[in-house]
Amino acid sequence: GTGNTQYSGQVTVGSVQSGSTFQLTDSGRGNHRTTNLNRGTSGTGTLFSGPDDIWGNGQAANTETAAADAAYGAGLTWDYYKNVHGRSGIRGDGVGASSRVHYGNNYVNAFWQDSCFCMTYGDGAGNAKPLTSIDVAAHEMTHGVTSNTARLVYSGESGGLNEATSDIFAAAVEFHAANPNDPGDYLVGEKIDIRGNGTPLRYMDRPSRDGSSKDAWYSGIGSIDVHYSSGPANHWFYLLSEGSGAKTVNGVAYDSPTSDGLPVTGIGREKAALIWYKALTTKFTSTTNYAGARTGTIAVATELYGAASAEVKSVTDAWAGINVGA
Ligand code: ASN
Ligand code: ZN
Repeated sequence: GTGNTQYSGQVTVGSVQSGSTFQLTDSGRGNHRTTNLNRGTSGTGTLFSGPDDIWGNGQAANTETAAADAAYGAGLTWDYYKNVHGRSGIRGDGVGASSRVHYGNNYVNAFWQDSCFCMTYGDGAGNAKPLTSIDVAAHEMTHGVTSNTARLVYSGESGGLNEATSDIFAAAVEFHAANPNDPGDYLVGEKIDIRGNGTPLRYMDRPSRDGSSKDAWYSGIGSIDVHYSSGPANHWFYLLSEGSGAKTVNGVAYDSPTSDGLPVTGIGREKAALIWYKALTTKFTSTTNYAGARTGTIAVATELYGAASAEVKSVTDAWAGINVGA
C-alpha cells in the first residue's frame, strides 16, 4: 500500500487484502501488524484496516499517519537486519513483531516489550511530535534484538551498552534507508523535537552535547542512567565510523574529540556496524561491561580483518579515544 507518513514522505508499506478490506499486516516481513490503541494503554489494539490501500495523509491529526510511519519504520528495520546481517526478524525466526500507535494521552516516549513481542508509540505532547520516526522505531526494535542475543542487563555498564546498541542500529537503519525526507545522521530522535527547540534526544559524535550523556568511560559510569552511560559507546561508534575531528555528513556538521587527544581513522559505518552486530551476537553476554565490549569488538575485528589490519587498529584507537583500554 501507500503510506503518507509524517516524517518520511510518501512510501510503500506492506498490507494485505481481505475481501474489499485492506489491513496493515506486512506479509512480506513476517506478518508484522500495526494496531491502534486509540489512546488506551493496554491490549493488542485494533489492526489498522480500511476500504483503501492508502494509509495516512502526512498530518498527525489523521489517525492513520502514525500507523504509516510505524509500519514503514518496522519495515526498514526488518530490511536492514535481513539484508545487511542476514537476520530474519527480531528473534531471527522469520516472525514479525507488532507496533501499537496512539498509546495513552500526551505520552512522550516509545518502548519495546518482550512480553508482547511488540513496540508502542506515544503521540507526543506540546511541541514533542509523535514518536514514530525511523530512528526511534529502529531503536526500540533493536531492544528486542538485544533481548534475544546478548541479553545485556538494563542497568549498570551493560545497560549503557544495551542503550548504545539501540542508538547504533537506529543510526545504521536510518542511513541504510536513505529516505530523502529523513537522511541518515548520528543524531537520535531529531524529528521528534522533544524539547521544542529543534535539538535531538542524543548526539553520537560528542554525546555531552545533550548536557547529560558522557563522552568517555570513567569508573562509576555504571551508576548513571543507561541513556547517559550509553554515551561513550555511541561516541566509540561515531569515531570508528567517521574518525575523530570535524566532519559534515549528509549536511549535518559533527565534531568528535577523543579523550586521549589522539586521532582515530574512520573505517566507515558499514564495517563499524558489522563489528558491533557480530560482537553483540557472538561475544557479548548479559554482564558485558565497557572493558568486555572492547575485548569482544577487537576479537571480532581480528576474525574479520586480521590482527595487523587497519580495522583492528581503528577499533582499538576508538576505545582509547573514549578512555577504555590503552
Ligand atoms: N524509549 C525508551 C528506550 O527505549 C524507553 C525506555 O526507557 N526503555 O530507551
Ligand atoms: Zn532504549
